[in-house]
Amino acid sequence: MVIASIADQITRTVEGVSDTLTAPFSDPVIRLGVTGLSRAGKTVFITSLVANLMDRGRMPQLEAAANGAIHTAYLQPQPDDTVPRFRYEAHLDSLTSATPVWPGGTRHISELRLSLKVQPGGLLAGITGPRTVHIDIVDYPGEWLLDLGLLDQSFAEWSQAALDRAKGRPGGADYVALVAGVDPTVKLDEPEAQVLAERFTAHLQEAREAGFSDCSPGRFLLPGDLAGSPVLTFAPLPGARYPRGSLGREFERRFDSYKRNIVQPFFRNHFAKIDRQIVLVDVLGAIHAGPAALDDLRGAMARILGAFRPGRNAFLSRIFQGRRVEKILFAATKADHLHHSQHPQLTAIVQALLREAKDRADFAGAQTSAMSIAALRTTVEETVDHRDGPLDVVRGRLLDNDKQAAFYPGKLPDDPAHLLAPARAGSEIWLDADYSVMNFAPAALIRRPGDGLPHIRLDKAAQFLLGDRL
Ligand SMILES: Nc1nc2c(ncn2[C@@H]2O[C@H](COP(=O)(O)OP(=O)(O)O)[C@@H](O)[C@H]2O)c(=O)[nH]1
Ligand SMILES: [Mg+2]
Repeated sequence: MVIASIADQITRTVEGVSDTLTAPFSDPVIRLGVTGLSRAGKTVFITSLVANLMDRGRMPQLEAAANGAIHTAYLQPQPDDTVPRFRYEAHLDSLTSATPVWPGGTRHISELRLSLKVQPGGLLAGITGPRTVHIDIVDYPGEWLLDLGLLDQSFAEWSQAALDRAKGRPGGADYVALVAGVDPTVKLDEPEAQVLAERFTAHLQEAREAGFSDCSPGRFLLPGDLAGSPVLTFAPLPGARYPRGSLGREFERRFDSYKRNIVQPFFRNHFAKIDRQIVLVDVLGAIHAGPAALDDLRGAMARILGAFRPGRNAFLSRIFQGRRVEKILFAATKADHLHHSQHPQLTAIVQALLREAKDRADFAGAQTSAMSIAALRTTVEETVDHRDGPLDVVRGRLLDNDKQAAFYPGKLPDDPAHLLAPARAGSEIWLDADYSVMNFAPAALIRRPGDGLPHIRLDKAAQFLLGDRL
């Protein structure tokens, strides 16, 4: 532990020195982190952001685009050779083909460098020529941020919490019943270990599909090339003291290995370098899944945002070394499912989620904001006659059957507490309304030259995240 911390400091110091030495000669770089739980909309967001920064016709709220300060935008090789490149071209092709489809799921970290040629405004205008600003966009699963909580826990503490949580969740009772018949002090038997890990993972997967957000350890759901490796072959067990060579002792060791070899390197190598962050949240999906899912989302978001308060955690303070994320945007995605007359209510819900996390501690000076966006707008708005009077709906092409449909998801309350309070109190269903979600397919586009992809408030999000540096 001590050795690790000294090593951290040495690398940091060396990096710090080289940063200052090269800074006056190199172009400014903004590292923009894009995160959110799986299916929150990260891939679509990055694809649309990049497309709309290259063709800026739909970005009036991004000042540097509206006033012409951005001359050009182009992709360049990214600085990190060992991180997969974000597959921008492939994702854009799927969204813009004659019969557009949503991009396939991604389950790992990826990166893309977009470089902008910007003409400085204000006092410097006319004195200096255009300068280059690099935006390194880093896409990583929000599930990995939830793993931060594991660092403070022993195997016994984590096991206890995981078993408690499993009891009320899909598939959880099965795992708890299975583990009740297991004696963790017996000698390790690898096939038995694998069965336990598989059954625990199956429970996490079921819970995730039912709309629960916090299904850590994050790599159990998104294993990538670690699938089947010992570092993922453990599961929560009862008890606290296990003899040498026992199942319990080995799971304890693997849990520690997971923290040391997976969680810590991600924070050190990727997270600690981020300057600006957007956290995408599928609020509508969670409301649709019901009060328990919304309450779990609330808890998960508070924990995710906890990672942006380095002072709170000794490990984080050490790797950040006084650096901090400067801006954090908390965005409800897929706002095109709602008529704009309901966007303020959606924004109020994300604001309430953010405020709650902020109330517990501030973000060490980081500027925060909440908004609702659609990275890719798939619907048009309409008002239809309904038996109770006119109804504001959205119309789009359904993913399941390709048919056009008008859709009304339910009326979100003006006061977010009307959703958050029953969720917290443990209600099982929403009392006053049903909230539905439809899956719309991306609309076929007719793009005018100079226009990026249609969106809702993506320009406002870009202005908050990047505007001051362009
Ligand atoms: N209507 C609509 N759906 C979206 C939008 N962004 C994402 N989605 C939906 O959410 C799914 C997951 O998005 P994706 O970007 O792959 O999520 P990721 O797992 O966070 O990368 C997509 O397949 C779409 O069905 C949006 O702006 N509007
Ligand atoms: Mg993705």
